[in-house]
Amino acid sequence: MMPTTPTIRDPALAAKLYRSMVLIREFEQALDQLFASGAIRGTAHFCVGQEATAVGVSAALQAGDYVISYHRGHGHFIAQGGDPARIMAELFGKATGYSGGRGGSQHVSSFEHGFLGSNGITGGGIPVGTGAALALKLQRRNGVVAVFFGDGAANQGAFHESLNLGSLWKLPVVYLCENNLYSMFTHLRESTSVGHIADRAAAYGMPGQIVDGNDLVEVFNAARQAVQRARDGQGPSLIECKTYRMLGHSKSDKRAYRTREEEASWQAHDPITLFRKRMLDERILTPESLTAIEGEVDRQVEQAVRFARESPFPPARGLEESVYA
Ligand SMILES: Cc1ncc(C[n+]2csc(CCOP(=O)(O)OP(=O)(O)O)c2C)c(N)n1
Ligand SMILES: [Mg+2]
Repeated sequence: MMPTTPTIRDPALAAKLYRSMVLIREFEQALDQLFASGAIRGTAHFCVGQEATAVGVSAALQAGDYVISYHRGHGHFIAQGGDPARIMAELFGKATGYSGGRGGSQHVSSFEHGFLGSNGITGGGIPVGTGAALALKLQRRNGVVAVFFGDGAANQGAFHESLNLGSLWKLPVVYLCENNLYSMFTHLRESTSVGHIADRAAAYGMPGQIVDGNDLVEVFNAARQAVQRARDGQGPSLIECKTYRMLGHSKSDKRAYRTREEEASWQAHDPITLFRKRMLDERILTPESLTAIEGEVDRQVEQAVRFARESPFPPARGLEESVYA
């Protein structure tokens, strides 16, 4: 593991990152309630507990870089600056959503935010993100692509093919595995030949690194180094972020395949609590400023839900628009 030096000393940056994590958490919790009450139909995958990976990586990127996500993607989009009201509207199937209400949770993107999209195909975003990195290289733009995926996706052929070509062609890409221990209801030890996904980096001639995915500062430091390496033309890295999804796989999951004790042990390592404590201990943020942020985010999420509820559905006559066959 790389040495971790606490580099987030700037109060404005710390406040921004804290706000972003709390916004993701509250957005997801509101969404969970909305599904439970029947206000939203269909399904979604929540990233409660995984906020630090999204926010830490986005903080290491700059304008002109891209993020590509997977089915657990709301946090990645919000961390890139996506408007929670329009993401919420998309989940409500409303015309004001990023995909006009036709995409939902797993089909949402915004190029202006450098967000290339969520993706319902496990591992499907990995070759797409690698291709985007190839485009950046061929166009001689200075950008980097951050490709997020889960531990389960690291067993898909697309993962292996992408890392091979990404490394061979020295593409400006950072592969970020959010290892939350489970793919759906299956524990990693029952599905995966290695204990650490980062060990697979060696097979493709790139650096592999394990970080505490619940430690925003650690994620940020590792991502910054890997992004710089990619931008300098030295090729990809694989970062494995050890984390945990605190809610079920998707909305109807009763979590029978894991123990409440295991959940409690991860709750004691909550990324938001950890960062909050660190910023207070290091006197970078005050309790008042943190509480103020929490209040502002409450109101922002309430407004997002109101906006989504009050927005119109897309008209039926547009049903065949944006359909490719
Ligand atoms: C190609 C493909 N196979 C199977 C599925 C069904 N599926 C949806 S999510 C998921 C688990 C993915 O696990 P992981 O990559 O660890 O992500 P996590 O859900 O843990 O965030 C599976 C198997 C799918 N969507 N696509
Ligand atoms: Mg997983």
